[in-house]
Amino acid sequence: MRYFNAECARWWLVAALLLTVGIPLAHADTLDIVKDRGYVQCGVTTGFAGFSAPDAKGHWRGLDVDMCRAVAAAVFGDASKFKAVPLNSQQRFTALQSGEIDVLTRNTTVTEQRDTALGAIHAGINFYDGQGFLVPKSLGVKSAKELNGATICMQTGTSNENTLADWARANHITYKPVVIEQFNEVVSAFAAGRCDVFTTDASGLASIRIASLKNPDAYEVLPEIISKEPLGPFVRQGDDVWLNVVKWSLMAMIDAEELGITSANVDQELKSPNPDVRRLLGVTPGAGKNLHLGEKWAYDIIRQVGNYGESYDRNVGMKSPLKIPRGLNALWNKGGLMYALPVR
Ligand SMILES: N[C@@H](CCC(=O)N[C@@H](CS)C(=O)NCC(=O)O)C(=O)O
Repeated sequence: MRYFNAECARWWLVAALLLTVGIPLAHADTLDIVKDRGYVQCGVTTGFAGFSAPDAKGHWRGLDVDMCRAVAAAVFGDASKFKAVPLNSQQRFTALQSGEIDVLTRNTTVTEQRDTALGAIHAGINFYDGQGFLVPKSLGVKSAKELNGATICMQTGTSNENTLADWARANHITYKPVVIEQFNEVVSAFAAGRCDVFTTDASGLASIRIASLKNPDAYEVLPEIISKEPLGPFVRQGDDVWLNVVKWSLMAMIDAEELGITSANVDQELKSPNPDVRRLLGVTPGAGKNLHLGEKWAYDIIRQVGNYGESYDRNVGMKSPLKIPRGLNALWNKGGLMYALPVR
């Protein structure tokens, strides 16, 4: 029964309840529902700077929010036609499955189990990450290998719980887990010294260090990355039309970066003789119709949200407080893994 873990058990319980009260689990027409409603509902975090968090004016910003805005731009020609639904780690898959949200755009790792048994399916990868450790410098630890006996904070309902357990076993490290459901409470516990270490995705640790802790310089991320955490948007299984809308909205952003199309030059690019550019921007029609969208779907994404590199830089990269290097998230032809599938 090892693979029937708590995350899976919780989902089946909710699924059984929903079936009992007669709420349909499959929404095979999400695009129509979204069009009728007039906005897209995206599941985001409860506030995770750089990825999904409200700014000073209460507007949701971040790399994952841009994924949501891209879908809104593709469907409505207006990136502002979305509603961010804050969800903690535990709530996210039930919110997707019950139809409370149309798409989960929230630092969620693609795993085999989530893509199968949880009734969800990923629509691409918008950030390649890995799990790491954040410690106060005062702990005097320079490597994760020195964490034997440590108290380690993490959040309920994350892949981080199992990954840490596997890694610790393999490395003969014993630790005391402190597992807390609400994000702000894990951060407070860590800041108050109730645990020695915070473990989650390295991107999350960078965000916590810079945005959630009073004195970022008093903390450091240890060098070890103990897992692969490919993060991406998820939709419900059984709705290929909607899966394609989300998948190709992300692809359009990556494709635009590959082709050198930005929010600033997209209008000039409408005159480009390059057939790839012409197809992406809808000058040569076809892609929009195939996706059940208007032919300006990708043009609207690029003009209003920008290409992937613009979104990365402004939210989590060098133009942001987080300053996370592109690393694996650089384009495939610049040493990274971001590779757009061709629009043709
Ligand atoms: N990528 C991992 C971890 C993602 C995750 O939920 N991380 C926590 C960080 S402690 C988070 O984002 N919390 C924000 C929240 O609950 O609002 C997963 O998919 O399970």
